[in-house]
Amino acid sequence: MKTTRRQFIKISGFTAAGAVVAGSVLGSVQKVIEKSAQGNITSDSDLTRTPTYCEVCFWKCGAWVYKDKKGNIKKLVGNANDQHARGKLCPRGTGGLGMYTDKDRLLKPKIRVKNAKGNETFKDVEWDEAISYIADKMEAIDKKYGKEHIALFIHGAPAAHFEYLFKSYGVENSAEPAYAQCAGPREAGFFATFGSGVGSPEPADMQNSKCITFIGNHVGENMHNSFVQEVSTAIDNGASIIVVDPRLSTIAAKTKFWLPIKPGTDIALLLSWIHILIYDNIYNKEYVDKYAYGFDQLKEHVKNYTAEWASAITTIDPNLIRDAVYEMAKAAPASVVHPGRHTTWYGDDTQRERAMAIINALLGAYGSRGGIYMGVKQKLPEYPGVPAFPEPKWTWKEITKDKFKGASVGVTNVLIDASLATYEPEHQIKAWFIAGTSFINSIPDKKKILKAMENQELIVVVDTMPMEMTGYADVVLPECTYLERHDYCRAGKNRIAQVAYREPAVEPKGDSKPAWWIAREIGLKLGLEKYYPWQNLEEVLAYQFEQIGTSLKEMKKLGVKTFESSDPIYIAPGEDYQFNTNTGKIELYSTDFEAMGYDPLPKYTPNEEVTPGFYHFIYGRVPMHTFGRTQNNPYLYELKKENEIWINPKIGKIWDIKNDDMIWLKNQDEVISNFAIKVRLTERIGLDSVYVAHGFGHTSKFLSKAFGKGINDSELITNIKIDPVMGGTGMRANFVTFLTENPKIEEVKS
Ligand SMILES: Nc1nc2c(c(=O)[nH]1)N[C@H]1C(S)=C(S)[C@@H](COP(=O)(O)OP(=O)(O)OC[C@H]3O[C@@H](n4cnc5c(=O)[nH]c(N)nc54)[C@H](O)[C@@H]3O)O[C@H]1N2
Ligand SMILES: Nc1nc2c(c(=O)[nH]1)N[C@H]1C(S)=C(S)[C@@H](COP(=O)(O)OP(=O)(O)OC[C@H]3O[C@@H](n4cnc5c(=O)[nH]c(N)nc54)[C@H](O)[C@@H]3O)O[C@H]1N2
Ligand code: SF4
Ligand SMILES: [Mo]
Repeated sequence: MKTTRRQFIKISGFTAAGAVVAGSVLGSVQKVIEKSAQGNITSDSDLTRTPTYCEVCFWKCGAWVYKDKKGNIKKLVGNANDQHARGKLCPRGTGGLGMYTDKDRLLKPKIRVKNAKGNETFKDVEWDEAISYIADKMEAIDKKYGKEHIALFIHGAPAAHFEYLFKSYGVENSAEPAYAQCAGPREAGFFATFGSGVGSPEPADMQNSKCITFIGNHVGENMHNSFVQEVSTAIDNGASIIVVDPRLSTIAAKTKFWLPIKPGTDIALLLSWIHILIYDNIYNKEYVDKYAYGFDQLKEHVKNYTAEWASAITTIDPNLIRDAVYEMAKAAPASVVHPGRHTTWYGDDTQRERAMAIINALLGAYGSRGGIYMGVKQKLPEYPGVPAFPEPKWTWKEITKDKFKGASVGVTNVLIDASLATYEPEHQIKAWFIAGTSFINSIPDKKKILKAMENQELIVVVDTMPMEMTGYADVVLPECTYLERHDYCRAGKNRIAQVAYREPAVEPKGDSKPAWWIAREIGLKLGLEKYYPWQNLEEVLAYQFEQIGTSLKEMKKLGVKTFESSDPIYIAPGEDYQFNTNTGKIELYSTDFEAMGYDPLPKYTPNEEVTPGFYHFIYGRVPMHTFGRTQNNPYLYELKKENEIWINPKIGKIWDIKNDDMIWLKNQDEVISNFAIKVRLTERIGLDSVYVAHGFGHTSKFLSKAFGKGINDSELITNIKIDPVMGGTGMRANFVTFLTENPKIEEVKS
C-alpha cells in the first residue's frame, strides 16, 4: 500500500476532503466553538489578536488568541512563524478555549477544615489567608524537620515559577511525571550513547528523512503538532515508515512495514537489527569508524542475535525483520529511529532506548540531515540583582543517586517512597507542593501514594480544575488558565532559535491567579523579598527582551521571534566532532554504564508472560485529549466522552461480549476498575492484549462532564517495573481480565 499524505492524519486537513482523524476532529471542534461563540463575526478585521503559546499539551505551539470588540475570545489559531505550530493548532489546541470557559473551574482558594459534625470539608478563603496558612506551615516544617523535607511536584508552565520559589527558599526536591513516568529512559539511554539527551520537541529530522522508524510511538493518536506535520511531509516525500507496535495504530495502518510485536520484547528485535546491520555489513562504516567507540564489543555482543532468534521471541516474521532493517539502512543517514517519548514500559526501558540510540549511530543518523539534528536555542538572561540561591542541606540527589545513578533530575516515585512514614527520618518528606500535575492519575501505585499522603503535614495543590488530587489537599490554589496570564517564554532547543511569548488575552476569571503571582506572594510571606525585586512577570519579560534585542512591543506583535544562531545543527562531512561522553565518541559500549555497574551493552531479558484468561493491558492516547486534563473541556468532551477497550473479536466471542457492551476490568492484583468501559471489538489488536486510552474514568464529582466516563488505566497499573538506571516506573507489565457483571463498587474509591 502506498502511503500518501491524504491517507495520513492531517492537522491542516479540515478543509481537505477525506482527511482522517485529525482533520475531521479539528473541523468539528472549530464548529463547536463557532456555534458557542456569541455574536457573528463578519470578518477577521473585526477581531484583534494577542499572542500566546498553547498549554493544552507540552508541545507549546505558538498561537494567536482572536477577540471581538467586546473582548470575547472567538478563536485560537496557530502562529504561522512558529516552528512548533506552523500556522496550525491540533484539535486539542483549537479547543483550548474550553480550559477558560469550563464551568467547573477552580475560582477561589480553599482550605480543608472540619465542619460541625467533625467531617472534613473545604472552605473558601481569601488569597491572603491561604498564603499565610501555607507559609506558616512551611516554616513550621522547616523548624521541626528542616525545609528540605518539603517536595515539589510540577509540570507545565507553572513549574518554573514554583521551582524558583523553592530554590529561593533553599529547597531542591522537585520532580515531574514527565520524567519518571514518561521520557526519563530515553533521556538516560541517549545521553549514555551520544552525551546529550533528547529533549522536547524531539530533534528527529523527520521532514528530511527517507525512512522513519517508530518503536511504539503512535503518532497520529499522539498528536504533537509539528511532529505530525513532519511525518506528513515525510510521507508526501516518499519516505518509508516502519512501525513496531502490537496494535495496528493509526500510523501502522498507513505502512507496509508494520511489525506486530509481542508486547515487551522490543529489545530482542532491536538486537537482531543491530546484528543484521553489522553482520550483513549494511551499517554506515565510515561514520562508525570515525565517531563511535566500542564497535568490536558490540559486534561480539550481538553475534547470536539473528532475525530467527528475534522472531521466536517477538513473533514477527524474520523476513519482515530483515526487510525493515534493510529499508532503514538503504535510506541512511537520512534514516532515524525516533527516540519515542512515553518510554516507561517494562522497566528495561533505558536499555531499550540504548539499543535504539545504537541503531541510530550505526545508521550515521546523529548529526545528519534526515537523522537527528542538534537543536539550537536563544538564551534568556536572568533578571539582574538577584542574589545566589541558598545551598540546601540535601536535595533529591541524596535520596536518588545511590540507587538510580542514571537519573538526571528528580524522580517522582523516589520522592513518594521518601514520603512514607517508614522511610529513614533524615530524608523523610513531610509536605507536598503540587502544581500542574494530576499526580494520583499520572503516577502508578495509588495504594502507596495514599499511604505516603497520610504522612504529610501539608499538601498544597495548584490547579485550574477540581481534579482528583485537589480532593486530598489541605490548601487548593486556583491558577488562572494560560489564556489569562503571563508566563516565562518558550525558548527551548529546535532547528532554529525561537522565543515564544504568552500574555493574558482576557482577565482571570473569579479569584484565579497566575502561578508567578502565587509563587511570589508565598515568597514574600516567607521573607524572600530579595529574590523578587520585580512587581510582576511582565517586568522580567521586558528586561529579558531588551537584553536579547527585542521588546515587549515587538513580541506582542510577533508572538514568536526567530533569532540568529551560529551553531550548526548537523555535523559537517568529515568534521572532527567531539561528543560529550567520556571517550568523546558515540559510545556503542557505554563507559558510563560500566562505571555505574549497569550493562554497558543492552541485553534482552524476558518480561512476564500473560496468564490464561488475562490480557496485556496496554494504553495510549486519543487525538482529541491530553492525558486526564481535557476530558471535562466542554469542546473536547463533545468530541470524545469516554474511552473504549479494544478487544480482538475472537476474544470477544470467547467471552460472549459484543460491541458497546459495558464491562469492568480486574487486574492481576485483584484491583477492579472504578467504572465500566465500552467494548470495541477490532482486529487491530492481537489475541494477547487489550488497549485503552489514558486519561478517562475521572472520579472527581466536581468534574460534571468527565466524572465516571470510561475507566482510568492508572488504577489498574499496580505491577510496577522500576528501571534500574534512572528509576522510572515501567507501567505495562499489567494484565487484566473481564467482569461482565457489575462488581457493585458502592462508592468511588478516591
Ligand atoms: N493527543 C495526545 N497526544 C499526545 C499526548 C496526549 O495526551 N494526547 N501526550 C503527549 C505525551 S507527554 C507523550 S509522552 C506522548 C505519548 O505517546 P508515545 O510516545 O507515542 O507513547 P508510546 O507509549 O510510545 O505509544 C503508545 C503505543 O505503544 C504501543 N505499545 C504498547 N506496548 C508496546 C510494546 O511492548 N512494544 C511496542 N513497540 N509498542 C507497544 C501501543 O499499542 C500504542 O500504540 O504523546 C504526546 N502526545
Ligand atoms: N497510567 C498512565 N499514567 C501516565 C501516562 C499514561 O499514559 N498512563 N502517561 C504519562 C506521561 S507520558 C506523562 S507526560 C504524565 C503527565 O502527567 P501530568 O503532568 O500529571 O499531566 P496531566 O494528567 O495532564 O495533569 C495535569 C494537571 O494540571 C492541571 N492543569 C492544566 N493546566 C494547568 C495550568 O495552567 N496551571 C495549573 N496549575 N494546572 C493546570 C490539570 O487540571 C491536571 O490536574 O503522565 C504519565 N502517567
Ligand atoms: S500539539 Fe496541540 S495541544 Fe499540544 S501545544 Fe500544540 S496545539 Fe496545543
Ligand atoms: Mo509524556
